[in-house]
Amino acid sequence: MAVRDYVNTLFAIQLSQTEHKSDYCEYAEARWNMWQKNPNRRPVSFLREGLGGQDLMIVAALPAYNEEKSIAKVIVGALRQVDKVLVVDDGSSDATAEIAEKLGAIVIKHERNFGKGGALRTIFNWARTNHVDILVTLDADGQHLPEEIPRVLKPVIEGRADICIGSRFIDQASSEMPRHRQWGAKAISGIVGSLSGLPIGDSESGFRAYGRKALSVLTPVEMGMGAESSMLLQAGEKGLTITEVPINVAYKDLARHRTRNPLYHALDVLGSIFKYVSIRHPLLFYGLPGLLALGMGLYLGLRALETYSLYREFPTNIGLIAIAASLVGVVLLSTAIMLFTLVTVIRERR
Ligand SMILES: Nc1nc2c(ncn2[C@@H]2O[C@H](COP(=O)(O)OP(=O)(O)OP(=O)(O)O)[C@@H](O)[C@H]2O)c(=O)[nH]1
Ligand SMILES: [Mg+2]
Repeated sequence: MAVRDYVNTLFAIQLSQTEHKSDYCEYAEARWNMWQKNPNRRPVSFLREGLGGQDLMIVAALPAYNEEKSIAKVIVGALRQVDKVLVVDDGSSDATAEIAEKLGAIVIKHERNFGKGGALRTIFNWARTNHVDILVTLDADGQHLPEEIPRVLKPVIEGRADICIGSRFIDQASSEMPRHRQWGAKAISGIVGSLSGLPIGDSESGFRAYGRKALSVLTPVEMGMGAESSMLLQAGEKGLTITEVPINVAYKDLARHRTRNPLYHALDVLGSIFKYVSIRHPLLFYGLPGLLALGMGLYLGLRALETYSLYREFPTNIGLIAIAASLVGVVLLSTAIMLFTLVTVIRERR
């Protein structure tokens, strides 16, 4: 069922509980037609008229980098499901933006390549300024199936979650994802799940729906491929609710397949996670190892002095290790204190 039908059904149920019962189908259809004729007017206004009900402006957004071979099919498929499709062309050197424009998508072009996270940031800013109610993001390389958009949107439309992730790891019977990628993504998801305290099985999936609350409190800060994970860490911090639904992901027979090194991809994501958590908990991340290093340095220094006083011979190796460990300890401790102070000041100013 396309999203518009789904929303209309919800709307119909709502309406059937009111005195306008017999009019609901007609009204839903009329409302949809009015919206199509007046695309600049938010659909919410049509529904609110006289009903006090809720209508939703749903937008699908695609971060895209050199996806001319695959993007057309994704846009056409997504336009069947949602109100508008937004494409953020991240400095592509091919015809990605041109194709998207011709197909009726809203296109924002970055002058240069900022990375997937940079595109997500533009998408979130656009969604906020344009009063989007629900945003669904999906990859432009054809790996996600637009016909599964309603499935990903459903929990958010029904208000059961602030974010719904299309997970590649529930019901994996038809998964085409290579084994080594599955292991990597599952390991990262385990880390993100335990750090955020949220029930996350696939933190790397770009196929997600974000409700109004998520759109207003989340800001993609990471520029690279770690943006999705770090947004889930933010979601945990802000107390958002998350759910997952199974999706299919295509790897075979894609128009193009990226040759991005999976190890580089994983390191990019892990680096973002580390950065995010270390800034939030500087005393734990820098202070604790700093204390340990300083303690080790002092201990070895004392042992070296003891040896010298007993045998009148200084153990140069131990002495050097003691100095190095103490220096590392001092640097880490100062970093911890500086970051802690900065983070506290920034939090207080918010
Ligand atoms: N805006 C932007 N999008 C990007 C960039 N790199 C990748 N993307 C988009 O992000 C989506 C996913 O990128 P992929 O490289 O396929 O990453 P992936 O799906 O996690 O990894 P694979 O398993 O190798 O397919 C696609 O829609 C890409 O066009 C980038 O530098 N900027
Ligand atoms: Mg991909």
